[in-house]
Amino acid sequence: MAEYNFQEIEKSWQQRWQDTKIYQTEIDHDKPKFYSLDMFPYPSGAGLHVGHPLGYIASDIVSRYKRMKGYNVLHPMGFDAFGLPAEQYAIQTGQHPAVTTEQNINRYKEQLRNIGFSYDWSREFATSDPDYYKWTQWIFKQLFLHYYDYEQEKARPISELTRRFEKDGNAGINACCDEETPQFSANAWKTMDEAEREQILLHYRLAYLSDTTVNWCPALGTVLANEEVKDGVSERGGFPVVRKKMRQWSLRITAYAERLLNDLEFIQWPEAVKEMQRNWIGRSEGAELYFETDDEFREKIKVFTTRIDTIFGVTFLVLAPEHELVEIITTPEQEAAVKEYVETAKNRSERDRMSDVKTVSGVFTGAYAINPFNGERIPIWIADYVLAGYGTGAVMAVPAHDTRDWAFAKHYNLPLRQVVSGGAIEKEAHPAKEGTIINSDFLNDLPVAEAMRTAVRWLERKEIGKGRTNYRMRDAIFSRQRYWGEPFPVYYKDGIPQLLENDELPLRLPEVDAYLPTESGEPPLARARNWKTRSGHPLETNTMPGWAGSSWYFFRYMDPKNQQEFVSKEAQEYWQAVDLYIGGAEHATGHLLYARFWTKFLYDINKVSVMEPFRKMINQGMIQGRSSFVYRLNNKPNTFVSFNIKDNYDVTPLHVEISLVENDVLDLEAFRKWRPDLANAEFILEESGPQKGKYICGSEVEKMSKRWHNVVNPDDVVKEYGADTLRLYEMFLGPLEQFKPWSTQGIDGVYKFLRKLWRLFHDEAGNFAVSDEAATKEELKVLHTAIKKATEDIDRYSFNTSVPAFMICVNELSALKCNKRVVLEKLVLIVAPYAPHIAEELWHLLGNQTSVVVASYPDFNEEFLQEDSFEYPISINGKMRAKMVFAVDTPQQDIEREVLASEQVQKWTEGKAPKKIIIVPKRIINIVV
Ligand code: ANZ
Repeated sequence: MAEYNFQEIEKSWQQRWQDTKIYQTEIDHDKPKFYSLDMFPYPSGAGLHVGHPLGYIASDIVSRYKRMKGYNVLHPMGFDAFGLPAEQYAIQTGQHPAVTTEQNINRYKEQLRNIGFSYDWSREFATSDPDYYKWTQWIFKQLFLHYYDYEQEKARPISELTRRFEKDGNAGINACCDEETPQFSANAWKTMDEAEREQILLHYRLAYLSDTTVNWCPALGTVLANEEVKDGVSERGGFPVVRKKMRQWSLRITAYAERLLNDLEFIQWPEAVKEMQRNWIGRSEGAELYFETDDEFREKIKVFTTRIDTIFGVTFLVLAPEHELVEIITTPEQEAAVKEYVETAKNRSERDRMSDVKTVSGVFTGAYAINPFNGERIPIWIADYVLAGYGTGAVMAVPAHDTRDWAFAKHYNLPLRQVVSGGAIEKEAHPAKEGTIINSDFLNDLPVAEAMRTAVRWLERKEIGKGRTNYRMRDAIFSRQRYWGEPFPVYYKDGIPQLLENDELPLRLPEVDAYLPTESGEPPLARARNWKTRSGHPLETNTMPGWAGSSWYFFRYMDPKNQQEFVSKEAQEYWQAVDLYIGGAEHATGHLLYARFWTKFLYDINKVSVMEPFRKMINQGMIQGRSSFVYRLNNKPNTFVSFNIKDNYDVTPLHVEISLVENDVLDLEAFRKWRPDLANAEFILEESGPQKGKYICGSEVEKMSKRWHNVVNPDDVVKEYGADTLRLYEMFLGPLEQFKPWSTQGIDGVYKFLRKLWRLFHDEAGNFAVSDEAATKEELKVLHTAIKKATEDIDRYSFNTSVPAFMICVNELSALKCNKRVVLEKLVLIVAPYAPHIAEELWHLLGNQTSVVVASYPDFNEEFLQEDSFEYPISINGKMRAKMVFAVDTPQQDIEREVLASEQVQKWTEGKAPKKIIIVPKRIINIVV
């Protein structure tokens, strides 16, 4: 084979690797393990674009490198296959989502195979496989069967809790439970019937049913998680979302808030993601206390505050519009206004309510409360800046010290009052520094922290409040009113939820006649005839959310075929946790938080031995697309104006499919054929300049998306340049974490590099020709410089910098006409993780019988990197005047003699004997005359 024929090479090696199962991994206690994982993809109908493989290429390079370094590498791939798009497509076409999902998966696998990834495909699964979701259902059961014990700081079986109830009731139990859990004695527990007991237990179970206010999206017919709602509309589709109370399954992730927060310290993740999780968890320390209403009912309003030291500055209370006391305390005069306000506030999402500081609004309830610290009577308002689900849904407003209270007070002309503590007005008081300054009685003169502690002690003594730590994070709503998700392993007996037995799992998705809610608004599963247990009890009709299956998949890869357990003890103890996880940062407060939560739970119940799933994580940046635009005349929509003259017309830009454009020049014929409505398109072309007579498109860098017609398919790149070029090129584009636009400008250079590499091994006539001669010092230096760079780069995940190092190495070896086996063999090995196909081919041409995949990565030898000579700059009276080369082992006197005798130095010293000459070895020579 004369020329570098990537098509042939890549196809044949991909086949060989597959046939020999070279990437198949087994437990091997003689080797250290390395678990390298990509966030598995959702197999969408659009297939992969060139942005998707970016992270996969990086993790593949590391996996290949680690294998060559003697690690037993687990590098699997699978599919996050439940989800909305397949279901939407099913609704439109009647096609079963399982069918589309399978088609899409096959397409993805084909595309991935073309790029030469070293995945162990024998471990592949999709979260929608019944064999897989059987275990998702099993984990759900475990969550239902456990509660969280704050004393032991771990999940414990519900049976333990009921034993304690029987003995002592729940007064002494320090467990994570709902706010509204009633207190009861052992006797009371014993007299409860099953339904009453279950109602109590639901307040404790880690998976529980409750009436919660949810984000309901009528257009999608489902509930959405907070992170699936952006600016009041659904993230997918952009449909309006309203707040609604529904009976839903939730997971008590809040029980794990403290551990999720603290353990961030032990994982090597990008600081930005950790910070997002910290903010999402939102721990704040403060106090809760009761204010009583100033009427004959003495209703107690519980508020949560982080600044109890400002209690003397409170000038009003504010309740969330949804607060249960609103209806009760509102006076008849204010009833109409309050009702109207509650109606409008209801439909604003929490996010909007929190972030929107501009539109201050609220209504006075007509009621008053008493400040327990000073007996003052203060008005009670409602406003939507107070969130129902945070803290207690009620705040004590201190407008002189809190920005939002301040804005509210200014708007409604409520009094401001600054408190004194620490002997002075606090520095962090609201910048406006307005309001009368008042004395804080027994808190006066205390530093802030001390004032808080004193106030809390006072509250506790009076039994009207206590210290409290609050988390912004909520329990995770786990029900979705969808078809294409995991069915719950739950049925109802007299309305009480019951679990299916393990041998009834997987509970498979039923066949339905349409993937839509029923007429009465029940989820699609309610359409299934006989969606009941064998004994005739109705099954749960909700399904689990998309993140259920992705919260534990990394364990399943360790032992994917296990029919007895979700993972065996042996597999799990060997593989432990993911050593390197690569994927998008957009999952910071979704998948990455839920996966940590499930891992901690599985750890608590002794099913896994790690507390964190992903030790090290890197978030790859997005590869953006370069969109092209044509400019449509507004008054003649059939006519398009070229870029440089468009400003003379009234135009609207229109995205055009980028394959119709080359170097910004539009292919007019192809454009007319692109869409039927463009068949008769007319053009106003460039009138002057080098592009005269052409149609020039505008361009912009934006997200790569079908919608913007700027998608580049990796298959096309592979066809034109080969997978090795694609792999190298994607790395070459820039640091992995960076966002960067796709451009093919440099791809030729990378392709040329591979051809040049190929030619190093071949003579002029194209015959394979390497020599067995020993390498020269120079050749070794070139080689070991590259080995050193490649090794260090991979160890710090800097892939883009290795590519030019390979290029330099090949250029220099070409210049040296080096075709020596001892050099080229090692060069092949360091290129192998990046460009495995060409490396494998050359490796075999060199006569090796085994695969480059399992060859040893070469060590670099620092000795070869030493310079044998040095070019000294020579400074004469402080000015650089000359340069001279000396072998590094030249004695100082010899250097001195030669320097002074040299013509160039003589010219500046004018033959005079120097006053001083200083030689700093391998640095500089200084002469003073
Ligand atoms: C009085 C006060 C004075 C407050 C002051 C702050 C500053 P973080 O840190 O986020 O936990 N708050 C309490 N519950 C709320 C709710 N449901 N919706 C909106 N705001 C609420 O914030 C806690 C503070 O946010 C609490 O402390 C309360 O206002 C307000 F100089 O009480 B603060």
